[in-house]
Amino acid sequence: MLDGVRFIHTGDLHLGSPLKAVGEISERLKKSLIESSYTAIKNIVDAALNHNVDFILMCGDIYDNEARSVKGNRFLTDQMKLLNDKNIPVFIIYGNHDPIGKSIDFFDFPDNVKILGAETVEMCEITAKSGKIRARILGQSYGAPSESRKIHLNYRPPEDNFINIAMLHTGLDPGSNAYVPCSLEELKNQSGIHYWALGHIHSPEIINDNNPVIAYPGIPQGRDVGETGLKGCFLVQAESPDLIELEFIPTSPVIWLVHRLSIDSYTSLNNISDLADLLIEEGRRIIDTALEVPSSCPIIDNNFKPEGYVIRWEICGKGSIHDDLISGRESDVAEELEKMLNQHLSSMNPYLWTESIKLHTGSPIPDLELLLAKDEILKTLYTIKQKIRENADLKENAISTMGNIWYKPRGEDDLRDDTFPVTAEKFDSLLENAFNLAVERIFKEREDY
Ligand SMILES: [Mn+2]
Repeated sequence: MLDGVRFIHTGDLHLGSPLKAVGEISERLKKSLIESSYTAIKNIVDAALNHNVDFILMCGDIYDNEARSVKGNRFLTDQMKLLNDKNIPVFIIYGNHDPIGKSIDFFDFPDNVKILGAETVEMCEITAKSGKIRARILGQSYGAPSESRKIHLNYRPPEDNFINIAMLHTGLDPGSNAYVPCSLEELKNQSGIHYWALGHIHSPEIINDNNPVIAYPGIPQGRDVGETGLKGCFLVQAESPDLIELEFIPTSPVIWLVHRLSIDSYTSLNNISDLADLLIEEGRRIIDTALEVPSSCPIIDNNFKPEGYVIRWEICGKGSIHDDLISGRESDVAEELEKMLNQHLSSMNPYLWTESIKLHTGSPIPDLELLLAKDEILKTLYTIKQKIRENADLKENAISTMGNIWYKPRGEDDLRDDTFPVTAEKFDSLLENAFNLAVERIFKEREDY
């Protein structure tokens, strides 16, 4: 028998989360969307059975609300029974969305489900038939919607050579008092823990790949356009305390996307039909393209095929079609485009449903290189823009001048009222937009004279 253990690490199931509005969808799509969170959990249970895992970890926010969803509770109970039949234990901690509080379950969990309480850190052993310890699991639930204590500092397994796995629901932000304030260094320095099974952040991410492994599996099924891309869980093979490998198992039947398309390089867009053709062709390409794997996660090869995509289009770039047909009629044009795309793509397999189209096109401007060669003012403006773009110090300076507003959130629960999340790509695109706007304005002023 193997010395190590194989397990599935998941979390943030958010059972009972309401369905987000996506327009007038067909019955088939409605069913697919409503069922998607449940299908994702079935996929996790199937994976556990297929890979013959030793146990499953669910790291908080199993339900969307402290008052458990009746449907979600019953569904989870049934899924746990399937695992119980195969003697696969499931360890659960609750998080900020579903603290233990005064909540009671509507249905009885089978005996294989072990819920780790909110009073103190609990420790469980996974043992071989001989009684020998194969691994330990440590964890603590939230008792209330916020947990301001550094509970991870109390995760102290005995000093020996067994594999110790710690379940923790945290934003991994030392400055946050709501979701276990904690730094990466603190987790790395916590003696005797070999795998930090985290929950709370909804994008999959391996934060540290060895000694100890620190990882977020993310939500198994995105719920809105803020949770884009392929979602799943981790299959973890822990051979020994310092030999632990992860693979990403896709589970999300529905994939949310924000797709940006620039009309800059399409010079023959004569009317909205041409634009619709372009988007339909791009939609077909998205359906046919292999799924993008979350960064840093090796993916398991199981021929995963989603049921469909729900997509938000952001159409940008400059062209005469903007002045001739789009400008001033953005919402009307978007509405008809949405209908045309859905007519063509929503019955494909996988389906592609257009949630909305945002038109951010602009007037064409003369060729930039020509302009820069003969216009000193534009040339200066361009030089300044390029300097900020290429010089890390200048960028840093701009960010610090703006202060708190550039704070980067670690999840949707982490949004602050006084901040505006700006990523590196967002910064570059803001800079580019500012430059283009300035060039446009200068041109317009000159035309007016
Ligand atoms: Mn959470």
